[in-house]
Amino acid sequence: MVRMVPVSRLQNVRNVVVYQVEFVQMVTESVALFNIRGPEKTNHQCIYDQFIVSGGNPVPTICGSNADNHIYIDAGLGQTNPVTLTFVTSGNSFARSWKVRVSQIRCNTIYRAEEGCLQYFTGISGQIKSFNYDPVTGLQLSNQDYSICIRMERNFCGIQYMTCPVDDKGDSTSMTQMTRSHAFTLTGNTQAMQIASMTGAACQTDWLTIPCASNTGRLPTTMNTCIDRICGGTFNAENQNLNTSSVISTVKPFRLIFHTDSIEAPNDVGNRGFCLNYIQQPCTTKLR
Ligand SMILES: [Ca+2]
Repeated sequence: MVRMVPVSRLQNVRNVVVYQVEFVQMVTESVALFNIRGPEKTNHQCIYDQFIVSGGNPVPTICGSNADNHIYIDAGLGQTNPVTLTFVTSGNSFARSWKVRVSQIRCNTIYRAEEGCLQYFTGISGQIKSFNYDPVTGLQLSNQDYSICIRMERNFCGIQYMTCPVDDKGDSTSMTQMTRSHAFTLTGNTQAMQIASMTGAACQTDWLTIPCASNTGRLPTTMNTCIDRICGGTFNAENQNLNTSSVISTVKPFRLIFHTDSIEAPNDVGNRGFCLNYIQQPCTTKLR
């Protein structure tokens, strides 16, 4: 079944260049309102249900559970560029729910996403999750290739990333406490055991790009060089490390790139994607 929602410009609103599309989770109910069937379990491709955006800048197809996540769509400069949001569902054996809030953002606002950013975060701290991330049941989506941007707040010169707490939501009452973190599992067979970090050219299939990233908070075990890609099963800017680390980047603007290819099995199994908390670092601090 295909449900298409054309997104129209509001009458009498000029200079709209970006649509913000939020996948809303209702506060008063514990119902996740972007819950469509997830990817197939071998190569993590969205072959059953799909959420497709057409007409704007290229947006990767997503599926699965994405409550409280969002995307930005570049609407272009013309007055008539149609943007269509499409939910494709396949089969009737899955309880689906979704609720999508679309906001139109004028060109000249400070909360307008920078060009080319599929995701955009403001504020000195926040949480970034890959699509369909869930530490227990999620699967990293294949065929992703997009930029995540964080607005540089005034007087902040760097940004530090760390994985979300082991129980994911920082909820001490959570019943899903786990012995190891799935908050950063991008490549390798991470289903049965923890896989070490991989960096730079070792990341050839799926990776998160953090420009000139290095560990922070403790002395490096190797030369304090910086790297641009992290993958594997542990979040660390040093290659082949089994300890999760906080990672800092001072490259401006603050941007991440998430790339996945179309293949998982047999080498990559059980990867959940990533959940990172970020904190911007003030210019007054010695950052490295
Ligand atoms: Ca892959």
